[in-house]
Amino acid sequence: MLEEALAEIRSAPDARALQLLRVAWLGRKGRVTERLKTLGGLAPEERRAAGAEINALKQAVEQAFDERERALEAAAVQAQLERERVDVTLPGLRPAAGAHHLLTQVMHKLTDVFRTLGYEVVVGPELEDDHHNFEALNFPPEHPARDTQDTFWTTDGRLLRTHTSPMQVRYMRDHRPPFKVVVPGKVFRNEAVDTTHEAQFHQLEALVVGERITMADMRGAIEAMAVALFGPGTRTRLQPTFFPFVEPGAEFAIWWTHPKTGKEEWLELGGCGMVHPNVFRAVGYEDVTGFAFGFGLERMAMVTYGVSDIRDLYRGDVRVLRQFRGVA
Ligand code: YSA
Repeated sequence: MLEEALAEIRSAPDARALQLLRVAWLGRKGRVTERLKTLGGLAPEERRAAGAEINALKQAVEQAFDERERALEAAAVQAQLERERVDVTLPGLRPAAGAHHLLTQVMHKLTDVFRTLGYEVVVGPELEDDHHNFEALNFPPEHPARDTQDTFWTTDGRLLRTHTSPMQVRYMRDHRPPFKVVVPGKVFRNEAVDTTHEAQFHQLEALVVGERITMADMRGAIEAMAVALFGPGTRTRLQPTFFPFVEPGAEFAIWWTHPKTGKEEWLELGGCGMVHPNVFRAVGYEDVTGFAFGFGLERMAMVTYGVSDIRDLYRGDVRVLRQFRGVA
């Protein structure tokens, strides 16, 4: 009987089969248990020897079950290790990393530059009113300078801001000089779209107010920005121009090589000037001077990345982003 039990136990293929065998051999009605029950019917002189023999059988069967159980467990662990084996020599899976849009890269770069120069970075509303967008900036109603910034009006008489300059007024109302701030943000104009003009674009406004702030300070700030973005030695120019909210006013341009035509030309990046006394008057400032400028971020991204058509920045073509991932 022992041989038969050992043979069955040792060939049990898995834990479940082993459990069934355990019941069949050692369970309440198992073959070893049945054998134990026969002891009661034996004569006392036979019982001792038979009892010892059956107990030895039982112990041997139990031991065989334990051994098989351990062997099956070890085999299962081994199989799992085989299954889950990691080949560390295989090439890794590269995580799909995104990239900031070119405009976001330029905006981060510029705000970083101005932060290191001690400027605060603030933002303002895109939906504005006539007072902040025009009147407080010295554009009286019907003034022809309003024609340079045609906008989109809402039915309740408000407008999508045409530049970030209204934040000059909002900031000055809430703060006392001296201060240095930059305002990045989205602006809107009702105008024909072409390779350098969009109806929605971004500007970075700067405003510095204090005692004895001069045009030389303004030139220095603009130069620091141009060097950070385009590198030292970049040709830049300031040319006199008119904005109602500055006196004197100028426009800032950079000498660039058009990426498609190869033609070298000036590209206007922004307007600037010394804050007009009427603007200071509108916010109740006295005895201070200041400068301000507002630059087009799309134009700066075009120069930085060699993009010939402003519309390429808005086509949503991920190949553009891939091409310039992490360049700035
Ligand atoms: C001027 C003097 C200051 O003291 C402060 C700010 C300014 C700038 C003024 N607020 C302004 O908006 N001037 S601007 O109409 O000449 O625009 C500034 C820059 O925005 C342009 O030089 C150009 O880089 C960009 N821009 C203007 N219209 C655009 C545009 N970019 C893309 N699409 C358009 N439609």
